[in-house]
Amino acid sequence: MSDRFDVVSEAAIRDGTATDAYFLRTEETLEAADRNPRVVTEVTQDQFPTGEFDLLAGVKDAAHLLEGLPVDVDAMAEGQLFDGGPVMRIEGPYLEFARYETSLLGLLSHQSGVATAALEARRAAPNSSVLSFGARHVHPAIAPVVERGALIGGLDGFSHVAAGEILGREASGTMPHALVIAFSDQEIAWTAFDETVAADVPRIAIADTYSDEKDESIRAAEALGEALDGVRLDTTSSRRGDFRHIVREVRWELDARGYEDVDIFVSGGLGPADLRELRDVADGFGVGGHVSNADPLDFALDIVELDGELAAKRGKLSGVKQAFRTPDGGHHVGLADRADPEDGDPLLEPLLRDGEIVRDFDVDEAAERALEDAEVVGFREE
Ligand code: PCP
Repeated sequence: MSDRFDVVSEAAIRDGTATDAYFLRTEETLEAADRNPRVVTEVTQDQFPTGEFDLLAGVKDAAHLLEGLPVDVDAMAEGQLFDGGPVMRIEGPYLEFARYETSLLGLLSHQSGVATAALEARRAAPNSSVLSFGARHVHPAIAPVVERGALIGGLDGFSHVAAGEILGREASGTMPHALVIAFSDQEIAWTAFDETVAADVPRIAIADTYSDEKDESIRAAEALGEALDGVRLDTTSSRRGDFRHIVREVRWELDARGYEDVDIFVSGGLGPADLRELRDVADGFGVGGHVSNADPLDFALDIVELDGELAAKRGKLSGVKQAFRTPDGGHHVGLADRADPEDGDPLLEPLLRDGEIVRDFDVDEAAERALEDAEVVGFREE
């Protein structure tokens, strides 16, 4: 445990002490009674389809959490959309994995919530560059979790450098207002940036620090000429008024002066509705809180079979289940040992067998799956 930052260590996550106390008391009680039933448990959000899909992520970390335990695990793929029923099933002696429930649900719930929000943004501006800028809103230790979720939801990149090192991606970004203020002059700051940073870094000038967006955008284009790739409008909400009008006006004035190749990026408090509103006039977006501050999904883990017999608490469905994607893009939940009456494809597949991970994880594949599946099910279509 670190004594400088309040961060739970990877070792505590792996040994299961990153848990709720009642699981350790459950272990103690069952052990004293010499009772260790063989159970099948399922991770679900809703029992039945609701008409609202969510996106699954966090499966890689969940697999690593359960790796080495004497359990069999089946799960949907990362990047799979689902609406009700199980996304994961764990079978084994209950005492072997009871204490992992807290971390397991946290790993799945958090990254799935982020990925779902990212997919909402992606679908709102399918042809624009959309970057995740929200690391500033979360604890730095989990920035890679957020950025990985953002990628699975289809975003094009993110701004966090350390997350980039962990995920094997180059962090993206423009320039902050602080750079302009540090030089006390827009032209000097933009020019200094252009003369200093590596040639492969896009020259995107922040164009709203002291003066009007139109004025600063024209000045940036005149200062950097051919070198300028774009301007970023991060107009503070107190001055924003009609943001779409501001973006269109900047486009008009740049075009009128022959700067048609200068792209316009916008950022600051944007969500899917803003992206829909601006996607035909802006070239790219930086999205922060909508993605990084997404509500976690409400996953729970429940016993559905006890020593081979049906079992479930009130409100939950007993029996080992399977979720199916039906040919019409629907989601169907049924018992795993019955044929699906609606002719769907089963979605839960082996993840671990006797503690060994039997699946590979690839963020790009997951993102591709999410985008394709979003089309099939009509995810947040507007
Ligand atoms: C941008 C903006 C937001 C950040 C990005 C995105 O920062 O001001 O705070 O997060 P959001 O979607 O949750 O708003 P910069 O313009 O880089 O901030 P600064 O003023 O520090 O330059």
